[in-house]
Amino acid sequence: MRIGTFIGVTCALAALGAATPAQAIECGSMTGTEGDDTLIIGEVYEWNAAIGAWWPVNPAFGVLGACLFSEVDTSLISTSCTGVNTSADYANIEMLGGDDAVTVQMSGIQACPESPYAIGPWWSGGWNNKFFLYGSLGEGADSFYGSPNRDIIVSNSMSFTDDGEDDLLCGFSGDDALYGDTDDTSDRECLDGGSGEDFCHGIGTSSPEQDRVIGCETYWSATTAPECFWNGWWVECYTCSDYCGASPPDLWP
Ligand SMILES: [Ca+2]
Ligand SMILES: [Ca+2]
Ligand SMILES: [Ca+2]
Ligand SMILES: [Ca+2]
Repeated sequence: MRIGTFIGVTCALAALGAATPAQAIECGSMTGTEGDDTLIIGEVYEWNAAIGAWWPVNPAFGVLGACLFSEVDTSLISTSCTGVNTSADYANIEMLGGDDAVTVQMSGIQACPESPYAIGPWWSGGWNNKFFLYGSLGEGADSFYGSPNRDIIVSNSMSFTDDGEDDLLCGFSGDDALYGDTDDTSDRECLDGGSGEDFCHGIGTSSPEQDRVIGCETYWSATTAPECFWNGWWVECYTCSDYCGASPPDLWP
């Protein structure tokens, strides 16, 4: 076996584990339901009656949380991830079944209904948070709009089984690792690494490849060719970045 081949195989096996970096420590978890969810991730705020304004629950270091909209109710999720955590620490995301959307709050403070809390912008500039997001989107057609930090995200489960749906994974900035699932023949993933040194793996083995990638410095089992559709008399072609946009979208209902 040539050295190059050996390195390639080793990288592929490491990639298939969707492994967290060595000594990574989970500083929090955000879990969806088996139905359709919208998860909006940012810094947790509470109402300060004395000053009549939303105020960070942890003014010194911030607290990572999310507002979860499920089919039955709304809830505030708070984690132990703060500006004290390092780049070896991560918040675990499990969206389970259903067609889920995960986004990151980039500006503004929004009240999380049915809770006394609000979600403010991801604070990577002001609070110097280093932790990353890690997890799986579960079965169903899911959309993930990632953080400014590193995101390691799988379109279905960590076993990469086929969920028969199209998933959209957008890493934006940070060195992201984005993974699809098996069998690309009837469905496809769209993996957009954005800026940074990104790794994308479509997982499937179809030929030609159905999974699309863009902005991924290293990619496997996917194609950079645009996805094209017949639209009347002409063909319209899209890349993953057309779906991701320039930054995570505002998904507040
Ligand atoms: Ca779900
Ligand atoms: Ca999925
Ligand atoms: Ca990212
Ligand atoms: Ca990136």
